[in-house]
Amino acid sequence: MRLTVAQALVRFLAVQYSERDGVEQRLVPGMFGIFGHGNVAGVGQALLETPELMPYHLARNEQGMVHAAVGFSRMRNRTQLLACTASIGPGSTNMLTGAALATTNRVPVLLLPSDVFATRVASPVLQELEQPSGYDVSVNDAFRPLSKFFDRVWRPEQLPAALLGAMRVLTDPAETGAVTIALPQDVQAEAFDWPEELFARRVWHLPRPVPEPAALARAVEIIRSARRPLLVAGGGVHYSEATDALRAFAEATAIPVADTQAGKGALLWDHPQAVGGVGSTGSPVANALARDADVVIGVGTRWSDFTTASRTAFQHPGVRFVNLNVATLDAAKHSGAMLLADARAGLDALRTALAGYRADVIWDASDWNAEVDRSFHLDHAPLPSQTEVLGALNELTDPRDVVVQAAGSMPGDLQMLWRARDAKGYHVEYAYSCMGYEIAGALGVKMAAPDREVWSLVGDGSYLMMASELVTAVSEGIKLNLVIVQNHGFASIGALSESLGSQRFGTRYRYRDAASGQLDGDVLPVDLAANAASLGVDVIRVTTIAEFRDAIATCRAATRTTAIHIETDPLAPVPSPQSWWDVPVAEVSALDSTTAARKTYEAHKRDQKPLLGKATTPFGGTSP
Ligand SMILES: Cc1ncc(C[n+]2csc(CCOP(=O)(O)OP(=O)(O)O)c2C)c(N)n1
Ligand SMILES: [Mg+2]
Repeated sequence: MRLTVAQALVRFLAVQYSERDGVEQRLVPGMFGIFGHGNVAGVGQALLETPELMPYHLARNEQGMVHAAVGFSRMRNRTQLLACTASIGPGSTNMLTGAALATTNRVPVLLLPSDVFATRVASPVLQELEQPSGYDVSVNDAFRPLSKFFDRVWRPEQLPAALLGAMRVLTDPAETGAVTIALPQDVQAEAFDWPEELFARRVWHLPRPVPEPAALARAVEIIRSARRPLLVAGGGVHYSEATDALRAFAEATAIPVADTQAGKGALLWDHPQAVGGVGSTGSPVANALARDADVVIGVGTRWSDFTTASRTAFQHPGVRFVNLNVATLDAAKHSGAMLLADARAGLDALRTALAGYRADVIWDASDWNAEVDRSFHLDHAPLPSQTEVLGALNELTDPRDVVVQAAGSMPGDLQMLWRARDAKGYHVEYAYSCMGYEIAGALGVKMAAPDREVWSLVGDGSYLMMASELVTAVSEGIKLNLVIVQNHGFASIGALSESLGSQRFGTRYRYRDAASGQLDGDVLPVDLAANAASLGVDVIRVTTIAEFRDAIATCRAATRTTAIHIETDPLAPVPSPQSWWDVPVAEVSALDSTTAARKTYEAHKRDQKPLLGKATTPFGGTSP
């Protein structure tokens, strides 16, 4: 079949399917893109010629389109993904942050950056980086360390292998992440005689590996010995659709279940064994259980520093980990007993093998629940608190609505306070915690779940970083709900800075003051509500929580993308998670605030454990 490389690529992608538990779906049901000279006549021409093969969505920022693709695939539990085509040079390098985000989150996206001429007849092409050390280096080599698979199609003959390699990695739950196929501009337009079999329908089975009997026996022995076990549910529980299996496991064993940012909703908040988030922004209930746990069962978690409170969360002298994970990278962490398996298959196997085992752990969440209610109804004045905004959303949105967030002070407040009422209702990207994901990611979430209302909660900092995909949502008629939380700068890093003795330096959005020479002058005349309106979004301005609560219903009922703009007090109180996060403080300083913070820092450092199997050993200390 005589087609160009780009036409062959589109034709191939259109017939790839995923299959899990007998359900087949198109693996790549659409493509985002922004055209330039690198792809307009290559991939762009192919999309024009065969629109029935591949729906095309014009994005506004290449980073944003990768975020949207991540939001989409995460919402579909990695059973489907989107491709992204970008032009040469800046169009492609704009996708680097998205690539890193996808790989960090272990979410599949197919990136198709355009590349310099393979033939080099016209070199240097516009936007070509010329490396004197080697003409085969292009800016796209920067994708290599960020991608789980990278190939560059210098010749048409290489395309089939590149495509099959890409599909293999995208559909491998242990390996998945950003997959990049760089496409030189001239090669995209080059014709070749392809074998018909390249375009045969292919079904990629998403595996559910079962645990090895010996590994299962080891894990069971450790759990049976546990007096105070705790299970930590990560994103893998969602991706493998293991929430029912988790609930059955928890109820059979009476083990309390904490969750991570990606795992929230694995067990719904009102289940008697759900103890909330664990770690730096977790609930004090889960953190107290973590402190004393002798066996910690991690399911589908990558054990980030927020989850382990920078390795201070687990203080039991003999704490042991059992890690149920598809990836050896994560299963091996903290010298854990590795249970390499799909989360659902592994939990089912553990439940059966643990028959008769009942944990005897006691906790009381009533004080904490009252504290959450209090922070949801703080009546903070004159400006409302962010916790009241989140509380109103948690109480007045539908359980199936989805909140999307990524960076700033909201992820912490959300992990601590948000009550998950639906497994997929909470979508906080906290592996890369990338400002700018909130709107773009929400676009992808809504594309994946058009039957749900999607709420992008966006701080003023994140909004200014990247609101571009609002225009994509407007043009596509994809309805988003937006809550713009204006607090004139970084509430998050401001509070962090203060706690580290750095006096909130450089964290406010202010005019430079002539007298002080610092950015601590008046508030800027920035009007994000007007900005959103200028992009075609309907905007509701509110100033009180009562107005905000009313606006939620108006926003939900709207058919067009609608934003609620509210100003909050960045200094309003937030409950304490009774935890810590390791951010090193200057060891020597002329500032009293820094010196005092360093003392506190050193005290916390003493709680930090290497988690090498001898948990009592402090770093640099000796084993008991
Ligand atoms: C792309 C990117 N740059 C920098 C950071 C570091 N950072 C984390 S939160 C934050 C401030 C976020 O401001 P805003 O969105 O207004 O949220 P707020 O802290 O006020 O809640 C910054 C700069 C980041 N997470 N992502
Ligand atoms: Mg802010």
